[in-house]
Amino acid sequence: MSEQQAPVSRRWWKESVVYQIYPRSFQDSNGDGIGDIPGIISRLDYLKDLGVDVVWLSPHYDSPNADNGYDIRDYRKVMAEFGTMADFDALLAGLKTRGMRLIVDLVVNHSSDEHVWFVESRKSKDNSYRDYYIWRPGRGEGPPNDWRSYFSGSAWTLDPATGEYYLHLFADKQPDLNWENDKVRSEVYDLMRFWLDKGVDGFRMDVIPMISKEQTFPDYPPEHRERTEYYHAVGPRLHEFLQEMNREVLSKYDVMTVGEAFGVTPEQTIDIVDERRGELNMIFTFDAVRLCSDGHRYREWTLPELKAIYRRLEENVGPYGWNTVFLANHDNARLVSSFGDDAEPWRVPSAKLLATMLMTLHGTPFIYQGDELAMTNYPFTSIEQYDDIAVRNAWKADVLTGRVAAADFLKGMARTSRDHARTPIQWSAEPNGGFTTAEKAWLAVNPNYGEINAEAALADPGSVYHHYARLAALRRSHPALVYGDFTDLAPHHPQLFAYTRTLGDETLLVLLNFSREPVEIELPAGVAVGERLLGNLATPSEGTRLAGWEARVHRVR
Ligand code: ISL
Ligand code: CA
Repeated sequence: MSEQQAPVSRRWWKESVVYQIYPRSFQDSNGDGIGDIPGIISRLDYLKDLGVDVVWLSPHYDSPNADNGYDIRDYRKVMAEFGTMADFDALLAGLKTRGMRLIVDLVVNHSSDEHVWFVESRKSKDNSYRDYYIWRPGRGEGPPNDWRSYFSGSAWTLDPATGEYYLHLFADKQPDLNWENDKVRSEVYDLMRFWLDKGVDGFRMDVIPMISKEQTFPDYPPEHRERTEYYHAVGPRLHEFLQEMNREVLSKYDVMTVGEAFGVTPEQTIDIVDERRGELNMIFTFDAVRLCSDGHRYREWTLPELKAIYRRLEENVGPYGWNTVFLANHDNARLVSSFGDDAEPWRVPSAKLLATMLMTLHGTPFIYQGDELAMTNYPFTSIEQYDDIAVRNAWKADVLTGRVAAADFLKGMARTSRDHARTPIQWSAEPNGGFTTAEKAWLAVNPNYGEINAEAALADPGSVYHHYARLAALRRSHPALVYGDFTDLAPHHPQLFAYTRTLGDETLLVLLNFSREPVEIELPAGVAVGERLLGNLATPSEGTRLAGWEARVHRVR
């Protein structure tokens, strides 16, 4: 499949396993029901023992929390609920002491409307911060164009002070920064240096492909009216801005960058991650996670579709680029509930199978907090149980207007809502899963914490947690799992994902049965099942047979 001629460069961030922390839901230390930095510090050994190399921290900055920190009020201050700058420094030091690294979230497509820049900007048309944001007069009685917010409604809000509209691709409390303005870009570069000079090891960049806007502000072209992310991503000056950012800031440090590239296609990926171009190291594309959710509705996905996405990513990135591997984050439902089988007794084996896939595909794996425990979707039944602004706004826009029936809306959200991933980590069988000593956590803990929790997982050598740790160790000792070529052996098989990873004279074989039904594999000539390196069942099957949800990694003979 991929006969690569050019030698692929070796980089620490290609060899790393990344773990995402959503601080609000990780561990509360002071009994206010909200996760915080001292809470994270108390769990560093848990992360180290899991095999984590890099922690990605979702936003830890001062914020009014319209979107849980993705609306930043002060880029140089730590969110008071999470702790102090001294706590942040202690976290960084604690990670470094254990040989781990830290990347932070860079949210600079937009800020909070409470950021001093916006407070000034909205005051008058001649304010010196006016052009930090995107202001336009209306068109007739309405907004400047038909652009829509990802959190429902128009992407424009009329501000009475000046009678103009400002652009916000997300909530009205998240005004988009105007990247056309040189001063905005240099402010962003300054704040990046602030965190890099403290010693952070890079950034995950929130919706970064959307920073460059088409300056004529046209209505959506007809082909982009449905999936508007494909319109807003990769604007006219995106590559120029990223190259400037790299030149001015990133190239001066040994750091990693991963862009959240909502709306970027696999074909567009290489232009952002080609190492010869000097933009970003990696991006997250969303074809795989979006397989099972179409807006707020759950979609039945098939394994051949998933395999086709990985092949397409592989074919498009080539020897000068690099991929990420992930199927979950704080914006999607739980990994095992969406891509595995969360009904017992399949939950644990299917979660281990997904772990095996994430850690052996070609790219840097990202583990979302709680997936190492095979945490499941929350049994949401009513609108009051949701916290997420995306859900609450959509309820108002779709259900309260009669466009969508309440029952249909709730049925969709019960499979797709972002809040599934945001319920607190279940540390033990104590009240609230040991997440907090408060009576109530900020978002309800999944009632299954009695069986599914970290304490139980640590005590059980057959747990999903220990399986991840073994996979991390395997990846470390087999460079083929990092740098090796990827070949899909059975692209059209409906239940089996079988592939090899080859580097030099080592070939490893990964066998994954994505179903409850046992399967017998036919391997191509020249590929014979050799020594078993790892499996997910206490009693593994032999040879070319796989039990339901069985996963194994072998050498090839
Ligand atoms: O999760 C989504 C819809 O429910 C996506 O549209 C998501 O908003 C998109 O992937 C961008 O996500 C990022 O930026 C948002 C923030 O809410 C997300 O948490 C963040 O990951 C705005 O900052
Ligand atoms: Ca707290």
